[in-house]
Amino acid sequence: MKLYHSRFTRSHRPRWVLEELGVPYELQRLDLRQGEHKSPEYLKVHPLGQVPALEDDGLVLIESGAICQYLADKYPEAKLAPAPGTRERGEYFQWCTYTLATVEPELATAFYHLRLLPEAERMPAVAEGAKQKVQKMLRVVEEKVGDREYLVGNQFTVADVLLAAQLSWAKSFGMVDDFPGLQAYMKRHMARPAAQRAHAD
Ligand SMILES: N[C@@H](CCC(=O)N[C@@H](CS)C(=O)NCC(=O)O)C(=O)O
Repeated sequence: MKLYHSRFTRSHRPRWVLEELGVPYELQRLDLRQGEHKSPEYLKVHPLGQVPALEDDGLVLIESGAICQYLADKYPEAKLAPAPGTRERGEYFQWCTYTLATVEPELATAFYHLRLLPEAERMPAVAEGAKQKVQKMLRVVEEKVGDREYLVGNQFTVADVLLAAQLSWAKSFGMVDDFPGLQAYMKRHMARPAAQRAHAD
């Protein structure tokens, strides 16, 4: 398998899962500052020129969440996803989707208008509106996590990878300050050896 990766991006999520699985993979690094993700060759892999992308024996997958879920299902013995048909599987789908489809767009909007855009293009009202929504959404997760070890059932799953990785991004621009439970949850999971390896370089 080959993972297209760049530091400080969503490609750390599937890299973390690959490290949890302990399976061999090739890391193809792309330098976003040099525009390597917009090269004609890479656009054949990911038509939007984004990371991550995964190649697996002729299959090409994009979308960090889908890649993580695919990997968990490909290696069921690692138990990174609850078994199909179980109640836990339903909760697992719910929290993966909540993280990626509900929280992430608002988080990305806040990030753009607080950090990424040139200052002249940032709109404080848009940043504030997105921040309010993120806070409301994260409060729901904080109540669910409480002092539990894992988001779903009694096992570490890809839902934890997606949430912990997202929280670590959110924390970098002050969006988790009001949630001590989520901060503790994130720190615990980011300290896992596989997470450390995935974020090492
Ligand atoms: N929903 C996609 C988002 C991918 C994405 O936006 N990746 C960013 C890095 S985190 C990227 O490649 N940005 C460069 C660009 O869009 O040109 C996923 O989760 O994989």
